[in-house]
Parts: sequence; structure tokens; C-alpha cells
Amino acid sequence: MQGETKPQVCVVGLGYIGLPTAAIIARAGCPVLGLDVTQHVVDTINRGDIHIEEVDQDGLVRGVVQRGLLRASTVIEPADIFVIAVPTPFAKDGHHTPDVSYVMAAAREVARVLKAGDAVILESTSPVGTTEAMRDLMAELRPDLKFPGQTRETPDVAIAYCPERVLPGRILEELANNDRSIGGITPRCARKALAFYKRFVRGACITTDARAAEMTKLVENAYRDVNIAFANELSIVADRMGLDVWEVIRLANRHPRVNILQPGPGVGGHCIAVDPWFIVHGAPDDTPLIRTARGVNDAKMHHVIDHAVALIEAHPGAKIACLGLAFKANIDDFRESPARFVAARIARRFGERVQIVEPYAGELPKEFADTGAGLIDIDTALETCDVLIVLVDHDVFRVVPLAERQGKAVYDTRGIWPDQPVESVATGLRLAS
Ligand code: SAJ
Repeated sequence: MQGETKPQVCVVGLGYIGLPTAAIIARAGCPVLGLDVTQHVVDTINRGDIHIEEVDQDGLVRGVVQRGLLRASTVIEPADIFVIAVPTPFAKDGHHTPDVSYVMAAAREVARVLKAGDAVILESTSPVGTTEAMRDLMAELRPDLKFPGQTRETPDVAIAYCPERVLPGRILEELANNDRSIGGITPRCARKALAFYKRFVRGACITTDARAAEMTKLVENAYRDVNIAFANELSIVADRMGLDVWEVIRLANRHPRVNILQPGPGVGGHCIAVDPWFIVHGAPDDTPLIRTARGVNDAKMHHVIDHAVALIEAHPGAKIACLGLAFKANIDDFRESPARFVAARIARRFGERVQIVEPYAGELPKEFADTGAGLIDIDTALETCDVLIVLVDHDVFRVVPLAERQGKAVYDTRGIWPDQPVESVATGLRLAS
């Protein structure tokens, strides 16, 4: 639109989602203030640098900072659109209870500067009802403003929920191209948020109400968790029956209506292993499947540890290489990683015999201190280790040819080496013949 004034945007939370979101909104020409509680994060961004490696693959952050479109601060300022992208972890009660305190703290901040005509959009993965709770809090703090769903008159502000659904490893691409669900507290709120997202999202933007959008996000990740649990359960059954689970899955997936996911050492990351609990917490008596899937995926980690230990004990004195610590392939994120958990257990048990290969790590995480385990590269591992335990399907591991694995005992928990000679045919327990 020619001569149009672009809205001033404030993105609250400059983490994995908030920072790239702020950057692509700025790239669309809207001036953005990024708000974060950490001074170091704010200073880093204002220098045009980044504190999260993946975000700046194409210099996007530096570019928008240099053009004066993105600026970071610890102090909120008035804006036209507020986007909240803060963490929603578990409470520390041991019951997987969602902790929405960061969302509510962000809403308090926003309420301080909110004015008639503004829109507040929550992006954080949240239990159903959080957007309404956020609205209630802001309404309490700002009795001078009319809030949607609480008045028969035209409300002063719009409030909506629009979850992100980007895949770590492809954040920038997916932020721009994925379809989005946009849930308004009222249809009018949804339309206002839609007009905003249309500025920088090329995918389809589909409007609904806030509760449906909240549930949609949780359902997407619970769907994936349940389907990975199915694959992991199959892998345990196949182990018992002496079958190659990857071959069985490959064959089954040739059916036109079957699409089984891949088994692995468990499910990691900050989303798939967390979000299903938000559904369970909201409906504890009606979610046996979702709860069981979580249990299956967590138990797979222990199954892998047991198998790895059995393999190592069958090779007394052999040097062991654990391949990978990241929570999934080709990323440098080691948080909530089953690979890291398994490798640490093996390192604690077998000490100096264990070497870790993780091309995305400069040093080993702290739990490896005092275990005796070292960090080596894949070439050294192939030269010096007789037992290989594949925990992450990084490309650099996948391309190791059979000739370099010959004569080694291999436990491939990701199925990256289908040509590995099988002596004892058990899922993942592929011993070189
Ligand atoms: N995994 C398997 N087998 C598979 C697929 C994945 O074991 O067949 C494991 C991975 O190794 C990893 C975990 O699951 O440990 C999660 O990885 P992922 O690639 O499935 O998902 P995330 O956590 O990187 O991102 C997910 C995505 N959600 C869905 O695909 C439904 C992403 O689109 C969301 O935006 C993101 O969660 C989020 O932020 O919620």
C-alpha cells in the first residue's frame, strides 16, 4: 500500500522464536522494538550480532539492525502491535503443570503502555484458556480500556493467539512460508491480527477463535509425539523378535495410507516432549493415549541405554564412540536431548573407554566432567574405536561408508546405516559380521 504508515511493533521475548520473528517483521518494513529481560541479549542484538546461531543464517538480524528497523531494549515502549513470544515451561512441581507466569509477566508489561487501537498477540505455546486469562489480567490492570469479550461496545484493543510452528533448523524459511492459525478472542480481533500477519507470512493465514488456536498448537506436537511413540514401540517389539524395524517401516510405508515415523533414542527438544502434557493437564481423565505416548518415548531412552550397555559389555576393553549429543540431526541444540542423556550414562559407567563425537560442540557438557570421556572428531573415532553407538543422525555420520565401519560393533539407534552387516539381527543392535 503506497504511503501507508507501517505499525510500530513490540516483540516481547527475543529467544528462538521471538528474535527471528522480530527480524522478519522488521524486514517487512515495520519498525520493531524487541524486549528482553537479559541485558546481554539486548546489547548483542543492538550491535547487530546474535545470541542464537541459527537465526542469522543470511545476516537478516544485522541487516535490519543496521537499517534501524530493529532495536532491542529491556524497557517497554508504546507500540501498535505487541507480539508475546516468551517461554512456557513446566512448573517445578514434578507434575508437568504448565507455568504461564512468563506470559502473564509479559502481559503486565504490555498493559503499562497499552492504548486504544493496539493489538496484543500471544505466540507462546500455551494451555487452552491462556489468551483469555491474559486478557483478564490486562483488563484488571487497565480499567480505563474496553477489552474484547468483556463489553458489548466496540473494544479498544484486539487480543489474539497465533502460535508459531517453525522447525528448528529451518526457522527463517518456515516463519515466512508456513500456514498460520490465527485465533481471536472475537472475530474482529482475529481480523486485526490477520491483517498484521499478512505483512510477512506467505503461507495461508486461517482465522479461528483463541481457544481453538491454542489447542491446535498443542495437538500438532502431541500428534507427532504419539506417532513417534508408535515407531519407538515398534522398534522395541522388533528388538524382541529379531527384526529390522527400519526395513519393516520402509515396507509398511509403501502402503498408500501408511506413514510411520522413525524410531530413535527418545524424543527431545523443548516442544514435542512438553506440549502433550499441556493437553493432559487440561483433561487428565481423557488423555490415556497422549500420556502413554509420552511414557513410551521416555522409556525408549532407557531401552537404548540397556542395549548399549549389553553391547559394550560384550566387547571388554574395546574403545567406544557415542555419535551425537544434539536433540536431533544437524543442529547445535543439546538441551533436553535423549542422545546427551544416553551418552552421559554410558560415559559415567565406562569412563575413559568412552569418546563422544559431536561436530556441533566445542566442548563436552558439564555432566561429562570427571567421567574420563573425551570429545573427538569422527575421523579419530573411526580410527580408534571398535564400538560405535549412533545417537544422532547428523549428515556427517550418515555419509560414513561401510568400508570405514567394517569390523566394528555398531548400535545404530537412528537407522542411518542400512547397509551395516547384521550378525545379531535386532533393531539397532547391528553387530558387524
Ligand atoms: N524424532 C524421532 N523420530 C521422528 C521424528 C522426530 O525420534 O520420526 C525426534 C527427534 O529426533 C527429536 C524430537 O523427535 O528428538 C523432536 O524433533 P522434531 O523434528 O519432530 O520436532 P522439533 O521439536 O524440532 O519441532 C517441533 C515441530 N512440530 C511438529 O513437527 C508437529 C515444529 O513444527 C514446532 O514448531 C516445534 O516443535 C515447536 O516449537 O513447537
